[in-house]
Amino acid sequence: MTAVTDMDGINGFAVDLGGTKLAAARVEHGRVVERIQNVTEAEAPADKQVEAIEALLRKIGWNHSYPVSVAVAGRVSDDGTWSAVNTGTLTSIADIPIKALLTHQLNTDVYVCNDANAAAFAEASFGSGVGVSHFAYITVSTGVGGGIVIEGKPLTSANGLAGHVGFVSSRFSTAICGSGRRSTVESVAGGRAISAIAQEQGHGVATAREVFDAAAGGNEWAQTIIETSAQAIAALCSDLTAIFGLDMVALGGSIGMAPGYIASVERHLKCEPALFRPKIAAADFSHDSALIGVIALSQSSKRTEKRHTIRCNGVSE
Ligand code: ADP
Ligand code: BMX
Repeated sequence: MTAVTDMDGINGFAVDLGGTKLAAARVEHGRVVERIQNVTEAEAPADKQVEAIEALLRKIGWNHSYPVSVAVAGRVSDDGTWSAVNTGTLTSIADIPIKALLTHQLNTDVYVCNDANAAAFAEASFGSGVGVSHFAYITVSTGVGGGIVIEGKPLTSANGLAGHVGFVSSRFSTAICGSGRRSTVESVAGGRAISAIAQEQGHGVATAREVFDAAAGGNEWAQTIIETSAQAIAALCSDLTAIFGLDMVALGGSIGMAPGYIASVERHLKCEPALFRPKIAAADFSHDSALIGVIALSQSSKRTEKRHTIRCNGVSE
């Protein structure tokens, strides 16, 4: 995997399947020029997810003569298998051969990777992280996901788990997480957690968005839940800084980018010693980071493959 420097070359069709929303876009020169969005059918099996992806792509003029780059919530291993890490978010996604299924259904070249890893790569290469040597992106959305990019190189692992920062322990949680771990960041800070905590406390809300609306309306219970989410994310930023020597963390996702949220994270970060306080930024590409990043990663991986083939054939680069 190599760094991409030229945004001009980022062209094509991309899909971003999160725990709440499914988006498809046409990207030209690194910019989303057409975008369409639907709700994610979180309990649907893989064949239905593939159908939903194809239906959205066709609505924006895709046909099988174009390759497709797909970013999904969940881990994608090197062999193209897709599994939810939080099994409460995408309930039917375990060991799905997603690359093979999509390639067969769409009859074209398909690249698949994790949504937050893709967003991290876009932000590091062309957005908030340009010029930053040790960079992380965290999405606070349905869950809490992430990606680490060191000197332009994304941190990856064969099992697709690298960058799943939402599953580290948090002293702010006592809950059991859908990953099977206890007391994770995601189980106190993500959208599903925020709505679950509000419901447990007996407040009549269904979504995290409604908790934000209640907080904006002056409800203290809602403000406390959001404040605790931001506090857990601030601690996560410091923990990641201790491990990776981060200079900056960019925040994305509908919760990460909600009004006042970054300011709250920064406020809690002030309680940490200066050494553990990375700069905090908002994702430059907002809701489009994963869509842009997955095309960039797909192109990088093709270049790496090509170089490998040339080397294996004994021809010098
Ligand atoms: P996904 O997880 O599919 O990538 P989002 O980034 O939109 O999607 O995150 C979805 C979560 O964000 C849900 O929990 C939803 O209730 C919450 N949310 C959506 N819009 C807002 C908003 N304007 N303010 C705060 N929370 C929001
Ligand atoms: C969870 C995990 C990650 C994902 C992150 C953000 C699942 C289904 N999801 O930590 O793979 O990157 O959420 O995803 O295991 P989103 O749905 O919040 O955008």
